[in-house]
This record gives sequence, structure tokens and C-alpha cells, in this order.
Amino acid sequence: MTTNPATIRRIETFPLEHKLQDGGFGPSKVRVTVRTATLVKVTTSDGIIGWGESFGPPRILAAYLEDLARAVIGQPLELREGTWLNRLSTGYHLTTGGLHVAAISGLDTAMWDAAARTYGVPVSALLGGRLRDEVTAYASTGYYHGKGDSGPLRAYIEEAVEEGFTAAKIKIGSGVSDDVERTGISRDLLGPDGLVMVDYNANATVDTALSSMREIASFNPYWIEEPLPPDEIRGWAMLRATGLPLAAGEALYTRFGFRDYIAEKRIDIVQPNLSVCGGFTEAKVIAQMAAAWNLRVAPHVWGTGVLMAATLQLLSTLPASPFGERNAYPPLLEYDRGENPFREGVLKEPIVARNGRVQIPTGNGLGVEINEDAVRMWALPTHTLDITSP
Ligand code: SMN
Ligand code: MG
Repeated sequence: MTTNPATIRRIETFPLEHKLQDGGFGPSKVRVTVRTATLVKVTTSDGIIGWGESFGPPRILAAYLEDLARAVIGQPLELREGTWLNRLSTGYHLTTGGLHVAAISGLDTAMWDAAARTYGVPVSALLGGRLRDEVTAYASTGYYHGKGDSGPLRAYIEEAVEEGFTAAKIKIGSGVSDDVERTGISRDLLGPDGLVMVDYNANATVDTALSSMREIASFNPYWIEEPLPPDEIRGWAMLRATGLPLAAGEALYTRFGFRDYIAEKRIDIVQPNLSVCGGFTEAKVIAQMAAAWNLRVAPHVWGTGVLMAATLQLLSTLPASPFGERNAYPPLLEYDRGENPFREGVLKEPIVARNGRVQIPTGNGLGVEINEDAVRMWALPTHTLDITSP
């Protein structure tokens, strides 16, 4: 494989918004009323196109993306990793976190997609090679609606079981008794062998998290996601007293943001989100750091079909953990079951879960083709970018 001199000729961004029905839904901490995502399209000097995705408020991301796009336009595609490391180092005042990195994530992912298509291989080949052709998906469901309404949890889980999922993540964090009731319903419907994950979305303090976690322990949760806010460093260590598996990562940025979570073993399951953490450039390092510290990786996914496709490329290359034939935990795909027209709508061929399993696309790049008409239909005309010069 020779290095290709292709350069980045054009960068377009498409900020997507969809107002959710019935006032929306969400985790215990906050209701989500609008689904948003920003898709990034890169066209190279060879006419090759790559797509990526950034997570965050589209109108704010647009400013970051314009700044970044003008910095990389005209550059060789091959510089993608060096570009961002340079940016994170020289631009450290711009933070190595937050929407600055979420913006980098979409551009980076699009550049990896374009690079892989340039070489005529799937992104997984550039990441180190595929270990699997399909993954188990878990239904990300069990949301709350409105204040005081714990949402139709039983119906959510029954629907997931009917669709063939054997694993599901529900939202909790609304008080011990409600947490116990919701986790018990999930365990009851998924059965003794089902994977029950719970997500507090940082809606707890150490004492309330400990109280709730101790009460739900009997349901054998597969992981406890974000029981505390990411910055509550000492608190995470205090939760180790429960012996329950802890998961975090959806709100962590770059290898630097994950480093101490991994090295200090604050968590057991590392959840980088490719549209947040810095794209493939950062996610592959984070996954390798996790493997070096013998931690499991389950990338977080909350976005469009582009993010799901990109995550599948990463998932295809991740080893089961721990390495070995028995008692190995294979990586899982988060399959968001909430109202989300972008999950299927932006792809010409939607990625579907059949009996809780998802086939990993084998085509070049991300392995999917984008329904650009739909993307343009949902895009905010006021913040769409089309950059061809620095
Ligand atoms: C989540 C993330 C983003 C919005 C709503 C809910 C949740 C998850 O933390 O893991 O899906
Ligand atoms: Mg979560």
C-alpha cells in the first residue's frame, strides 16, 4: 500500500435537527426535545468522498468546523493523525475536550472514510484488520418522558425482546425505589441470561449512587453507566466498594481524557464515542490503551447511521476481553431505540439489527452509502458549510 498524495479539496458540513414528538424523552437528568447531529463530507483531489459525524449543538459546532476546515483544506489526506495531534498540542488553549474535539471527530472520521476508499479497503483494514463480521447489539432504551413519568419501561423492554435483543440498557437515577423497580423489570423481561445495563447519566452523588447500586446489585447488572459526573474523580474510586462493573466514556475526549480513567482503573468498560472523542484517530488509541490495562471496550453510540457505521468499523477490530477462548466478553454495539429518523434516514441501506445481531458492512470506507438528499432535507440552511479554500 503506497502513500497516496490525495489532498482535501472540499469540506461540507450538514447540521441536522429533528424536533421530537410529545416533548421528547431522555435520561433521568434531562429531557431531549430535539435530535441533532452534524455530518461532515470530505471530497479529495481524486474526487473520493468520505463522511463523518460530530456530536453537539449544530449551530455552535458550525463555528468550530469552519475554523478546523480552513486549517486542513488542501492538506494531504495522509496527514490526518498528525494534523489533529498538532492541533491538540499547539491549540491546547482551545481545550483538548468539548465541542472543539467533537468537531475534530467529524472531520477525522470523514478523512479516514476517504482514505480507506482511496486505498479500496474498509476502514477496519486501516485500523488493524477485522476480527469479526457481526456483533451483538444491545437495545439502548428505557427512557424517561416528562417529569415524574418513568416512561413505558415495560413496553420498551418487551419491544426490544420481541425484536430479538438479548441485551438492553435502560435509564435510571431517579431514586432508589424507582431504580430498583426499573432494573427489576428489565431483568425479569430479559431473563436470567440477558444482559441488563443501567445508565444513571451522572444523576447521582456518591452516597445516592452507592445506595441505589447496592439495591440493584441483586439483578446482576452487566454494567453501571455514568453513575457520577466525569469530573467527580474521587467519587468513582469510592463506588468500587460495590464490586459492580462501572462504565463511562460518552463525555470524555481524546486519549488524554481517557488516560487516567483507564490507568487508575476507575472504570471496567471504556465507552469512547467516535463523534465525541476525536474520531478514529483517538478512538483507536483509546481502545488500545484499554486493552493494555485489560479493560473492556463498548463504544457509545447516540447519533445517525454514519456514527453507527463508523462504530461498526471500530467494533470489527476490537478483541474480546480478556483475550482467551473462555469467559471472553465480546464488544457490543449500542443500538439506540428512541425516536431518531437519522439512524436509518441518512443511509441508502439502513443498518438493521436482526435477532440482536448486526452485520458489519464489508464495503470500502465506512461500508455505507449516504442518502444525501435526505441529509440536505434535514440540514439547517443557516449553518451548512461548503469550504474549498483556507
Ligand atoms: C444518552 C446519551 C445521550 C442522550 C441521551 C442518553 C445515554 C446513552 O447516556 O448512553 O445512550
Ligand atoms: Mg450513557
